[in-house]
Amino acid sequence: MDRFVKKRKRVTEDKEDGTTNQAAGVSKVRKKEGNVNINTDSAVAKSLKWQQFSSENLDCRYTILYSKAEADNLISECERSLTYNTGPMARIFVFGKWRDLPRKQTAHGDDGLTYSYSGKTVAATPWTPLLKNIRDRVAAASGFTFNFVLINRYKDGQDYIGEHRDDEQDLVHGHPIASLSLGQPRDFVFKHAKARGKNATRQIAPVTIKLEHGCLLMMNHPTNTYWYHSLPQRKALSGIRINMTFRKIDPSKMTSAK
Ligand SMILES: O=C(O)CCC(=O)C(=O)O
Repeated sequence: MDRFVKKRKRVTEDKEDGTTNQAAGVSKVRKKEGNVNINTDSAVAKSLKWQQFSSENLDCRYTILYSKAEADNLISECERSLTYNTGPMARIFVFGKWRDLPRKQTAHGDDGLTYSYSGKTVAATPWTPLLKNIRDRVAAASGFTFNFVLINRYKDGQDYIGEHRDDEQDLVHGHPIASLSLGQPRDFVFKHAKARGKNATRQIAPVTIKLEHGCLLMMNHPTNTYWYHSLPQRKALSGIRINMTFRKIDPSKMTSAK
């Protein structure tokens, strides 16, 4: 993904300019309502209903992890307690220029973990009690552990994230990425790498998932190898949204930007 990639070239390819141009006729592939066989026996996991989203090499599961009341409380706590990057860390190198990120961002994780972002390497801020709590709930729901979270805050529908893949080498290969959303529901769009833009060599329909307040989306391997994802602008929407992507970094593979 762009923020873990130290090469400027990748960031440029990832279209942080908002021209994500969601294709007409986007396919919605909600399938298989009901419980699916997830890798955990926890009470949290057993109480959840998962929806499966599938396409060629795309494997995602979606559930509502927090009730509205819980999610309302969590987003208020996040607004009260989280601080976001400013200065150079709030900028991105795109199309040959440094620009302000079209959202706010911060990252927390285990001691000693670093992440590389747009030519910089930054140490993860320690977990807060609130983030630990959410991390543990995500782990109980998914059956996977995570040592790092990237947090994106979108002040309204003007803010967005451009097309990118979360496939950087710092991540444990094959480990899922767990994406928790709070606040304004937004469309999350997957596009197959071979079916993007003018140079597309395949016709594979995009997959759009509406990410609701309190939902958890599991992006399972090999989704991020083959599919780009984005959160396109939706200018009519006025609500704040916070997204947390829980990841597993392999300390032995951490990259260091120059
Ligand atoms: O805000 C979102 O739902 C997407 C965030 C994202 O794509 C990322 O952190 O890689």
